[in-house]
Amino acid sequence: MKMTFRWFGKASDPIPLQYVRQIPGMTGIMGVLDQYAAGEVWPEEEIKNLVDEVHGAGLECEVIESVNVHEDIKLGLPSRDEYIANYCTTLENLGKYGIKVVIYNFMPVFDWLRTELYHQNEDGSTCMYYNHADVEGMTPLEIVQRTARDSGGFTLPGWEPERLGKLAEVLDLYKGMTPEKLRANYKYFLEGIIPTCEKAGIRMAVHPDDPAWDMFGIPRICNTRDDLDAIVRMVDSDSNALCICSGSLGSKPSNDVPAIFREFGERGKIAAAHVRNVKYLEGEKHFQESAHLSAAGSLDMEAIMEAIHDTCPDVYVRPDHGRMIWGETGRPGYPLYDRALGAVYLNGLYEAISKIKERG
Ligand code: CS2
Ligand code: MN
Repeated sequence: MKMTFRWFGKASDPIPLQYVRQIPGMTGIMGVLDQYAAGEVWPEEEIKNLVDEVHGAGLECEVIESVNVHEDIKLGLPSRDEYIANYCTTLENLGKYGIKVVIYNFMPVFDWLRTELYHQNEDGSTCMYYNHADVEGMTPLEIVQRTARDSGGFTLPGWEPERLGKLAEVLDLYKGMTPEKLRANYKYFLEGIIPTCEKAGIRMAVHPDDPAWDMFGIPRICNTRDDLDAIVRMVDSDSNALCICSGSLGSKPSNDVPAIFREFGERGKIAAAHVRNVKYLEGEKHFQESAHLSAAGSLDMEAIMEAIHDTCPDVYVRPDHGRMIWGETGRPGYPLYDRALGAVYLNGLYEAISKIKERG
């Protein structure tokens, strides 16, 4: 297992790389160039700068997150071919600088979505929180405005202003979208990019929908075991793989997250993993993000780490979102302290599991 940390780049992340390196067991980052809108080519020079900088801090840079898929591709518009060609150019550029895994998602319009970014916990910490009942009383524009207002000037993945400026127009285009059409558009995208990935030595790792259900009546097609199975079958290639995110799949209590890790790990389909806990609250579609510790939330983190240990021990892992603790401020969901605690906890579980299994 390679423990990594999501890092947004020097210009955009308040956490210095050196601090990331000081986390015990940290081997590298999952990086992003968030200055480029979906559909734009990531230039070689910028990729090189990022990789050099990360190497300069003594860390690896083999995973990139959020090479975002343009909405026209998801919508299946004629302009998709041009955006797929651009995506391929970005992949070729990434491959030249040693990138091995690219994490992306195929969620229409929104990336992850929460109703509160700073939900107050009893112990004085804050966390991200979701209550579907609140969403039902809001328009997409209202939730976007609220998220933008609360994010303290930081851009959150999938919430780039450029994309959201066209919200009304994009939502309109999704009218009549069905899961079948979305799947067909997804397959078309994969068929367009996987040959390039194979040549560039890159594995695509799709991130599941977060939360794991449809939003605003637009279908989502990556939030159950069967959805993941359908995706890996769309194009049969080692480059067509998954990023299993325990907190995203885990937002839906009927998903057996350790079993999903075990199955797709055994099938050789997990290229990356986000490991975090969620806590179910009263009623349905109501949860908060919790500390990583099993006892703090609703997921069995030991069972997840054991599945990773047994089935995909070489995978890139990162602690996913964290709470704000110890007075830290910064990009909601991506603090230093709580994610560092998460990394150390996950490494501790992994060490114990390995040693116990070795002893037999
Ligand atoms: C992730 C996603 O960091 C995160 O919150 O769970 O945003 C993920 O990186 C993207 O969906 C990948 O495109
Ligand atoms: Mn995730």
